Amino acid sequence: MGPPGSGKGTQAAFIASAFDVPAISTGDIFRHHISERTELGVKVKAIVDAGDYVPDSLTNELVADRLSQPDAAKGFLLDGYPRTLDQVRFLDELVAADGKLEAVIRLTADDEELISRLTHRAHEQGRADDTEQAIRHRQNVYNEQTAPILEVYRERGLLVEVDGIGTVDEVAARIRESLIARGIGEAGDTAAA
Ligand code: B4P
Repeated sequence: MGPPGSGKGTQAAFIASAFDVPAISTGDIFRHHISERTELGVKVKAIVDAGDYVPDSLTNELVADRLSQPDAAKGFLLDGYPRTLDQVRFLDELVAADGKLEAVIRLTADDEELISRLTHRAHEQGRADDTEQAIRHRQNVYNEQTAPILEVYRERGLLVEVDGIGTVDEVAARIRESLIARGIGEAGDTAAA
């Protein structure tokens, strides 16, 4: 978890490879549907471009479907999900059947650093939701709807807070150390990720 630009997608790739689990990014899944112009993509394009959240019912269904695929049976990393209280409740029901969440990683970074990263990405990738107006809107949506759910996971003792400022490798090393300190093993270790 973390505000837009905190490095979720970037770090998800590292964690998934180190712990040998699939990284499941709801944002990537939506962008894929949008670029392929699927029925779902057409439905969510305007929402995602504006920086609003896709309705919980659509997002939850998509995650349930993805987690039911065989590669997620041994473990998974969710990137950008859950983002609302409704999604937290839905995920609780989904994982209660065969295990539990082991950790919730929160990446922190200040607003100006985030805007600078995302405007830089806008130049490189031209994402429709990386305009300054959409970025500020996404930050507000995050603060209103997602920041409160951090408390839920803090109370459960699952929250791992990691400083997201620094090079990509420095942040990746911090995450790795924090997870190992919690007994979550890397691929090849005896403990399961
Ligand atoms: P996401 O794809 O999750 O978009 P994001 O918050 O911008 O994170 P992202 O992973 O792309 O960026 P990152 O921080 O890694 O969501 C997009 C949209 O999809 C949402 O606005 C919403 O509409 C919809 N959506 C997704 N999930 C949803 C849900 N659960 N419910 C409802 N709607 C949902 O990186 C940003 C940039 O920073 C990159 O360019 C990267 O290269 C750079 N960067 C990363 N780490 C850096 C570092 N250490 N130093 C310098 N730059 C760095």
